[in-house]
Amino acid sequence: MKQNYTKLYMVLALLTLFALSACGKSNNNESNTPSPSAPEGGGATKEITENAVNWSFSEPEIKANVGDTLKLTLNNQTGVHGLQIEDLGVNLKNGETATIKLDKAGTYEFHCSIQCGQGHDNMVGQIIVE
Ligand SMILES: [Cu+2]
Repeated sequence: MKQNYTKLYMVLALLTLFALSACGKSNNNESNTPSPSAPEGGGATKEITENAVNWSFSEPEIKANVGDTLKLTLNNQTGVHGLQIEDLGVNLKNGETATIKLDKAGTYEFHCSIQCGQGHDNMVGQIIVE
């Protein structure tokens, strides 16, 4: 009878250990998984479509904060235009999207990269990162 109780206690102790280690494991896994709601890099993502016509861009001035990500799309409505941001190494053709991480403050000029006619030189704009 005494031996049976001893066995029972041992089984209970083992079960408790299993339960504790199982809890510990699942807690560790949770703490290693990044929270899905945490923003990446702390910045916002801006999606902007530049609609280009003869001879202007629809958004000649884009404002953003340092750390933001800009998804910039070129959409030609009339004429054939490109969108080049030399300082950021971006050169978009019609329909293309660039994903640009804005990690430095400054003013980045952009302009049409295709000789599109008499108003070509007017097709300029800027991205202001503060
Ligand atoms: Cu042009």
